[in-house]
Amino acid sequence: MKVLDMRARTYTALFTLVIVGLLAAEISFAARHDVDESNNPKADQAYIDEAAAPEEPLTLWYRKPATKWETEALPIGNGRLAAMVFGGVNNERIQFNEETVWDGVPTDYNNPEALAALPEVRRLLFEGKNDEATRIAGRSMMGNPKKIKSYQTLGDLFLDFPDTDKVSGYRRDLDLTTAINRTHYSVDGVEYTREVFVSAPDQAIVIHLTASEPGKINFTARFSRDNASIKSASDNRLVLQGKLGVHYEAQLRPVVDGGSVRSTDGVLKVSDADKVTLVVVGATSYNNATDISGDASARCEKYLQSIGKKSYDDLRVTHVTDYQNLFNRVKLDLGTTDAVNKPTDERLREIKKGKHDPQFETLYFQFGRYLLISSSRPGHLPANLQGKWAQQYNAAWNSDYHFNINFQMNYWPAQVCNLSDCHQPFFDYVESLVPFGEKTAKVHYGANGWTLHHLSDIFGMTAPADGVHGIWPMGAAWASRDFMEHYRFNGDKEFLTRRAYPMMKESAQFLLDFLVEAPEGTPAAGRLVTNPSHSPENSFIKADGTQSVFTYASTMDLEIVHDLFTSLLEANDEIDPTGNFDREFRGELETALAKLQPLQISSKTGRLQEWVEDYREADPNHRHTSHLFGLHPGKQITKNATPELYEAAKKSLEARGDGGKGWSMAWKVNMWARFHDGDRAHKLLGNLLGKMTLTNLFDTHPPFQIDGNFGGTAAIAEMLLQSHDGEVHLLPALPTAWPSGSVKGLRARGGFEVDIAWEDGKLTQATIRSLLGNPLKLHYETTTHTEKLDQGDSFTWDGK
Ligand code: FUC
Repeated sequence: MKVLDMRARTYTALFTLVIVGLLAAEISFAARHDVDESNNPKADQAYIDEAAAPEEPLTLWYRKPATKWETEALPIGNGRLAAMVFGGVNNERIQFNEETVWDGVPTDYNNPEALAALPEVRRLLFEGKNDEATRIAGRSMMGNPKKIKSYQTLGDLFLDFPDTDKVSGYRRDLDLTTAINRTHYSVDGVEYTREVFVSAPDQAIVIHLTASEPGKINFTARFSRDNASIKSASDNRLVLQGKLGVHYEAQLRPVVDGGSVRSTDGVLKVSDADKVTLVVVGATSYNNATDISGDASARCEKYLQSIGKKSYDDLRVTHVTDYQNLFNRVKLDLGTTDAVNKPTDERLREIKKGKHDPQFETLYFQFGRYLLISSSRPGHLPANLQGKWAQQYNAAWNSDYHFNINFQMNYWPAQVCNLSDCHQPFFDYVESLVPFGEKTAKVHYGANGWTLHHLSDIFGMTAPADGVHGIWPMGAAWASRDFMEHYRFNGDKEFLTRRAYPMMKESAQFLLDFLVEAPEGTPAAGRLVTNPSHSPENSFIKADGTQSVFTYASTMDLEIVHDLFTSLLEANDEIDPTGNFDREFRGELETALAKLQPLQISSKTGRLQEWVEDYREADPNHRHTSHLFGLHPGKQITKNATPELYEAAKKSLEARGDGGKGWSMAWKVNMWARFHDGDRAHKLLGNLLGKMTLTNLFDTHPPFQIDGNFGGTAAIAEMLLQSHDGEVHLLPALPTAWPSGSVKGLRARGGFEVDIAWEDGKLTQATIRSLLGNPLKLHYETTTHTEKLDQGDSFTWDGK
């Protein structure tokens, strides 16, 4: 008996090891090094001289060319096209993307075996037989296929100039106020300037080369990409074409003043020119998730035709006007030191050593806004794990859309940082997934409504992907919360009734069917819980010493359900305050909420429990802080409404420590801001900048992952203004490191635009403009003030 027992235990332990090992391998899937960077520009030390700082302080700038894509090249983009510019002198590399260059084809990922396995998996999880449940679920409940393919580069453009080592005054920069990248240097007394931007109105990457003397511009240009055909075409064009599932194409058209130009066999040669403009367009055959039969060539042709003979100056003015219309809405000043005159890489090195550089924090904040404007524009796809910037064929985590934190984090700054327009792609994309998610809900769970698991692509993946940690059908519900947030900030009733309410309702319909009553003998007996469930992507240790990620009723699930159902009730009230709208469904939500398993505080640690049973965490510093969803981005846990949970959540966050991957650090800054602890938030912001930020200010996981940039920008806003708790809270988490400063143009829920100025750590003046005419409740320190404002009115307050 004893021997058998031991053997069983050994098997269980071995099995657990294998599962955890597989899961770890799955989760830590990092970039495959399939990119040849040997042609990148070299950074000759001779360039490093005293090029002056740019006049505009909101500029990233460097005294040598980028040599590495991930850490040094500078990103530009228009929401559909993106490019990374190196700023080389002898050779320039401009890597570029188009948002629909994805490997793969429209696919039905659903697994018809899943539903039959569900009752058994549920029973096993309720009985604490997690390993067995994991095994069956891994075998029968995963999507088919369970892996998606990767977002890819569209190609590279290389410009080769006459070799020289006599370079002086070199500077490359990215001006965040114009979204123009510029490389400037002199050779033999001739000054060369290269400007690159990606225009949204003209849908093109525009490269402009000038010299201070006529006839001095000489270079060859060529496209490069694996498995593509590259050739020359009429008008001295270069054409790059290829096929994954989608057909993709890029075209370059030169406009050359003076000298000569010739394109042969896919190489463009420009000799002795005065100035040159290169227009690069790109497109694929992707129409939507089920149709990839478009004509990539015709699309490129159309873009070039509509640009026609527009001059460079025209293109530039149109681009800057369009960009500034979004960018100029928010101004931030956290103070400035002499550091502002130093190159960005030098400043970052100082920050890593602990130096305080408040203008750098402003730069980082505005860089996040810049990235959102450059990677997410109405009418196009939303920003993925790398925004739209990826040089690989097999990017880390496919550079996909991860719904268990990353994708949503990308959009945290959208509303508060006055970029509501840039939120639109999120809504369109999520809506486009609904028909697929309806099928997954039926096939995998026999449920109504729609569901979405932890990741998706552009071909309608809504089934569980990767490993069992992918069996997390909460993605749709979480994504739906952005729809309600859009309404809270903008008060758009049309959006509420036509888009937000239906989206949230479908997500809730799924959950109402998915929730089950926990059986007798479990800590949640008689309560509604999710099953299967897990707390992304953390594992726990059970009393018998075995480890698992798979359980029922993880805290995050319960918080997401609560958030969605209460948001629906709020939306219902907004649509009809008499309670007569969609009455029956309203009743269903109320009944379910009353029966939902409540959140729990551990009697052992005083922390908010992460799971329904008070398991020990396998990794107490795990990067995900999923169980604190109710604190942020949710609003179930607040100081006023749930003080005990609020304190317990603080203990949980404390226990997680101050480390983490880029996005995880950014999330923690947001959460410390919600705890109104400005200094702690600022300390973690310092970690984000000092430890998780690359020379080009990209956030790193590693490798580069853009969520931390967006989460960091949102966090800085969250330190200055909060509005999730029924009031506009000014300077809720102002750190001592920002004694004086001002911010203009942040947005608050209820439809307000807010300017705040402070000195010596105290509010001096706030101006609140009402966009909707809603009543205003202001909060500063211990003072509150209510004011009735009509639409268009503003109110000025000193917090007293
Ligand atoms: C989640 C995270 C990882 C990574 C990946 C893209 O799975 O746990 O850290 O950010 O998404």
